[in-house]
Amino acid sequence: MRDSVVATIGLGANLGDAAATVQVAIASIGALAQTQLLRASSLYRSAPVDSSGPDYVNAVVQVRTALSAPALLATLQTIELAAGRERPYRNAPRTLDLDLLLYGDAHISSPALTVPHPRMQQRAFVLLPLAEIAPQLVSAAALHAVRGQRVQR
Ligand code: A4P
Ligand code: MG
Repeated sequence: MRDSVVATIGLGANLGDAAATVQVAIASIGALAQTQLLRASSLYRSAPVDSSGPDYVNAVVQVRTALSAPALLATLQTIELAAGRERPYRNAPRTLDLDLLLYGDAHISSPALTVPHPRMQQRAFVLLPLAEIAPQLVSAAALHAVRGQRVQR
């Protein structure tokens, strides 16, 4: 793929059949135009962080994509909507949340998109699955800092 970038995407769901939703979302990401699924982590179960409701199912995937970062975010939002995502309030329980964690080594700061994702380093539910598929991107210190959060493969 010409002019392509490796992007890292975090998936989370805690309503309905969350594991099935995450698996369908991974397949949908793999089917995106100009995008190839490189790696997908296992599914992890995690306690809600700054959120409520049942445990989350989380995963992280990496893709190689020729989409721009805003175009990739827009397509991820269409996958969220297809999964029945509603946004009653920030950090509400959700059928599916797709976060663009990393886009190559780009630093992006626009009203609609911040990359790297500003909260990823504080979250075991991101760092553990990320360490499974891209250990070079996660430091031992970062994992140590989130050791108190309940996450289970
Ligand atoms: N936005 C800006 N940057 C990004 C980015 N890098 N990726 C904007 C995705 N979106 C980004 O997101 C609100 C707006 O953020 C979007 O319109 C987009 O333009 P949202 O998904 O509608 O709202 P949200 O999910 O409630 O907020 P946000 O900021 O995504 O929340 P977080 O920080 O992702 O936290 N606990 C567990 N155990 N597992 C989880 O998965 N997830 C959250 C959500 C909280 N607690 C959790 C989990
Ligand atoms: Mg989100």
